[in-house]
Order: sequence, then structure tokens, then C-alpha cells
Amino acid sequence: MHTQRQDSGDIKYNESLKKKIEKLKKSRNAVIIVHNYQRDEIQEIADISGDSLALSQAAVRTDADVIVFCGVQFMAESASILNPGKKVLLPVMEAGCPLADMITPEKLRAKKKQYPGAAVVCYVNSSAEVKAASDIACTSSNAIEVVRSLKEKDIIFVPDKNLGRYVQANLPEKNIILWDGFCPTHIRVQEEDIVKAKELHKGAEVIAHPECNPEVLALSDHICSTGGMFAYVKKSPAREFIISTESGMLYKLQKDNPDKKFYLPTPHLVCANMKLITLGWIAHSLEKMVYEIKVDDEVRKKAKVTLDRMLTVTMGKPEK
Ligand code: CIZ
Repeated sequence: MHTQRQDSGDIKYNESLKKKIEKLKKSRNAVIIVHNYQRDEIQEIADISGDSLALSQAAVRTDADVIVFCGVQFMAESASILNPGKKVLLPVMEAGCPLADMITPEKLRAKKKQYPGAAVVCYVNSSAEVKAASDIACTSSNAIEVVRSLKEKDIIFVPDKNLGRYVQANLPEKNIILWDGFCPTHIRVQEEDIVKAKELHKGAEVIAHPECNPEVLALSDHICSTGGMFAYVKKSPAREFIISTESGMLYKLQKDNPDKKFYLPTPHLVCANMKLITLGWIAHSLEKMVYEIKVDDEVRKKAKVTLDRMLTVTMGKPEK
């Protein structure tokens, strides 16, 4: 009884916040862009949803003056790098990415000195400064293609070691120098979680994000980015899927595929940083026009070159 009363209270509260956000959005000429890992109620109010790169690119196409980026810091930074003329707001300043924080530009410069002939590939989950100190960026959907496109054999791959290992397994002709970084959410999935989930949901396909541990990837039927998961599920004849990535993905997978079933291999696949953003903080963000994400101009220009090089390699290619 108590829970039910609370739930209906929550629903009423959320509905009034949604109305407030809608009004503020119009008055500010703002667009709300939402990452696939956000809370369900935030994905519900998204003008555009997707992965970090798709969102930054969508931000370039919008004629809104204000971009409210519901994601984490490095994503809002990328949007700002690609859209210097627009105001990019991150509703909660503390929404960081522990993986991106596992590398600094100083440490990267020291590594480059150790391997002077190597090219530096940075995963988009990195700060603007790290992007500025890298040769080319990549996402989880294009990492193999980006590394393959480089003439160098030696590649310093930062900061995610699991994605780096995955690239190495697919490109034995390259020598990938790994960074000791990882996503604290994705590494929570253990081999036994997948084994148990497969026993529980016989016939279900396992789809894993390349930030997961190699043992988990070895047990998966398909490895891909969040964008790739939508594409894969749509075309797969399977009816049930075990999804090894952040829990927020289930919202849109279920919405787009109402006749299919989705399961997480562990309830621990929740990124606390992604979940910091709430409807209340979005309303606050639009009301007070906070927190603006700005990148120093010199850093921005260099980081943009790194992102643009990636876009040149992958232009117009579908999600993998
Ligand atoms: O780039 C992104 O949005 C992330 C963090 C994951 C993915 O695979 O889309």
C-alpha cells in the first residue's frame, strides 16, 4: 500500500517536472539530448537519444541555442568541442566518468616518450585534454576500423584496456600498448553471471559491450557498442537477449522491440554517475542555465582535430 502511494506520488511529481521542463525548454530554445545509459524518465523526455558521438553530431545539426546534455562530463565536452557556438549545459557538474579519470595528459605525454614511434588512439571516454594530446579518437563502434586505418604498427590505446584488448584480438598485425584503465560498471559482470543467465534464459543471445572483461566477451554471441546493440537486436531472429552493458540500455531496447525480452546478467550494471541526473536537475539546469561546459580554445582546437580524424575514417558507415 505504502509503496503504491509513493509510486503514484512519484508519477505526479515527475509529470509536473516534465511540464516545467517543456515550458523552460521552449523559452530557452533548448534541446535535450540524452545518453542511452540515462534513467528511463529522462530517456522519455529526450529530443534526441543515442551514444555520445551520435549525440555530439546531432548537436551540430540542431538550431537550438542551448544543448542540455544528459550524460557525463566527457560527453558534454565533446558536444562543446564540436559546437563552440552553442551553450552546452550538464545538469549535474559532478557527473564524471571514472574511466576517463584514469588518465591525465601528463601521464599520456610520459607514455608517448616511452614509445616515440607509436600513434595514440583515445577512446571518446577521455577528457578534452587527453583528446588534444592524442592522434585520433575512437568509439566502441569504430575502434577496430580506426586502428586498422593507421600506418603505425605500434598503437598506444587509452584509456580502456578491455576495449584495447578487443582491438588487439581483431588486429593481430598491430602491437597495442594498453593503458591500465577500465569502466567500473562494465567490469562488474563476471563470467559466472553470464553462465547463470544463460542457464536461466535458455536460447537467449548474449550481447556484450567491449568494455566488459575478456572472459565475459568470450562467452558472448555478439560484441558491440550501444548503437550496435539496437541494430543487432532489430535484425536478430532471437526472441530473448542477455544484455551486458549499463542498465539504461534496456529502456529503449524494450520500447523499440516490444515482442522481445531483455535481461541483465547482474543487477549491478548501474553507472552511479549516469544516474545522478534527474528530472529535477534538468529543470534546475534550464532555469538557472547551469552548468555550462566550456573547453579552453587551444585545447578545443586540438581535440577537434582528433575527433575529426576519426569522423573522416568512419564517415557514413553504419553502427557495428
Ligand atoms: O560512446 C558511448 O556513448 C559509450 C560510452 C558507449 C557506447 O558504446 O555507446
